[in-house]
Amino acid sequence: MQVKIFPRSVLEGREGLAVRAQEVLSQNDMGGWTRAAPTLYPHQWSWDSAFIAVGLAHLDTRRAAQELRTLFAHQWKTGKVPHIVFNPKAPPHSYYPGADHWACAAASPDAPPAPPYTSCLCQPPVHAIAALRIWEAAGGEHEKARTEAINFLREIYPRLLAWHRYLVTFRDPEHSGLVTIYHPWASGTDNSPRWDDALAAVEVGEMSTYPRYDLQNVDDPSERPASADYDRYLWLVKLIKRAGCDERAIYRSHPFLVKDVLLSAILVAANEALLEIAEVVEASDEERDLIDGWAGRGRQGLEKCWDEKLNLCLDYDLRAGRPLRARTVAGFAPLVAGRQSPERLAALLGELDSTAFAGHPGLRWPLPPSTSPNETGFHPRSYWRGPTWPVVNWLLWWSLLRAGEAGRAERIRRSALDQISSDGFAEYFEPFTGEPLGSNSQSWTAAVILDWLLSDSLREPGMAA
Ligand code: 2M8
Repeated sequence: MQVKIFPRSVLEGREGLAVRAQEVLSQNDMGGWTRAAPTLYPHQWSWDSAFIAVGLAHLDTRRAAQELRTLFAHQWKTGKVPHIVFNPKAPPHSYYPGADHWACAAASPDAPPAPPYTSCLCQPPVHAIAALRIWEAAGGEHEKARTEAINFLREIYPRLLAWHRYLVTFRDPEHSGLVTIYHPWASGTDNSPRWDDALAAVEVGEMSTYPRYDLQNVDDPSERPASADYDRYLWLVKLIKRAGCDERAIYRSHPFLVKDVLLSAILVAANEALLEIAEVVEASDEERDLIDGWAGRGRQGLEKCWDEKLNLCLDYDLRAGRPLRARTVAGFAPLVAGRQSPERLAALLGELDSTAFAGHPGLRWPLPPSTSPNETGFHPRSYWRGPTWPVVNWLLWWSLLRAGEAGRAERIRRSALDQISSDGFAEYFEPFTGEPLGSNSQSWTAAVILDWLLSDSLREPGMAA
C-alpha cells in the first residue's frame, strides 16, 4: 500500500498519530484485505473491514475498494455477508472457532465456493457507508481515481442491495423494521449485558472441551468474555450447524432470537448511504423506492423499542417476548439511524451527556463506556461490558455530525484522539484509567483515527493531494 503524505495543516499537530495509523494498517495488510488485529484476530471480519475501508479511503481509494470487494466475493447466495472470512494462512491454533469448525457452512447450498471458508453469521452492515466514503474521498483525487471509484460503485451496488435485502427479509420475516440476530457475535458487541437475559435462557447441552486461544493474546483473562459466555456462544454455534446453517430452520428452532436495535439502526443509516450510491449509479426509481421504504420501516421499528424511563432504545427478545433492559451504548441506536424529532434527539443527547454515560465524573476521557457504569452488568475491563471502544466513538461522532450536533461531535473526536495519542492503538480502553486493553494494533482503531484526522480534507479540494 502506498504511504501518503498529508499537509501538516490537516493533521492539527497530530502527524505522529497519522503515521502510526498508516503503519498499523500496513502491518495488518494481507494483500487485498486486512486482518482485524495481528494475533488475536488473524482473519477478515465483516464490519471491521467496512471501518478499515473508511480509513483506507484517505490513503488509497483503490485499496479501500479492494477491501470491500474481497469481503463481498464471499457473499452467500442469500445475500448474506459472512461475519468472518477465514484466512487459510493463519497460524495453527490462533483463533477458535476457526475454518475447520465452520467448514460445515460450505455444505450449505447457499454458501460461496470454499476455501476460504466463512462463518455463517453476519455483522452490522456498515459497508454501504464505507463505499460512499470511498466515493467521497475519490472526489478530491485525479480523474483516473474518480473513474475507478464510480466503476467500483457500479460493481458493489447490486451486492449491497442484495445484502440489505437479505437483512430485511430472512432476518425480519415479521416486517418489523428490526433485524433478528441468532448469535451475540452477530451484534459485534459480543458479551454486552444487552444479551445477558436472553443468553441465560439458553441451556447448554453436551459439548466437547474447546481451546480459548483468545486468552493467549490478552494480558488478563478478565478482558475477554467469561467461560460461561463462551460455552453458550459455542453451544449456539453447534445448534446453528445442526440446523445446516439454514435461515428458516434456525428461525424455527433456535433458543436465541433477538431484535438488535444497534444493527437495525446501522442498517437504516446504511440504507441512506445506499440511496446516495443508487443516485450516483443511476439505479431505477423502483429500487430507490424500495431502499427508501426499508429505511422508513427501520425507523418505525426503532420507535417501538424506545424506553421512556431509560431514555434509550432496547433490544427485544423474540423467544421471551419482552424487551432486554440494559443500559448500553446500543441504546443510542436512534441517533445512529438519524432523523429524530427534536424531543427525541434532546432525550438522547441528555442521556449521552449524563452521568450514566459520557458525563460520568470518574471517566479518564469524556467518552461513553460501552455499558453504563450504573448498570449491574458493568465491568470496566471486560470487553463490551464497560470499556470504551474507538469504533463506537466513531459511530457516535458520525451520527452527531449528521444530526447537526457539530459541537458535541467535535468534543467526542478530540477526546478520542487524545485517548489514543496517550494510550495507544488498542482495541478498547478501561474507561476510568484509560488503560489500553484487548489487542494492540487493532486495525479499525487505526482506521477511525485516519478518518477523524482527514475527513475534513474531503470537503477541501486539493488538501489530501
Ligand atoms: C470481536 O468478536 C470476535 C467474534 O466475532 C471475537 O471476540 O472473537 C468483536 O469485538 C467484534 O465486534 C469484532 O468484529 C471482532 C474483530 O475485531 O472481535
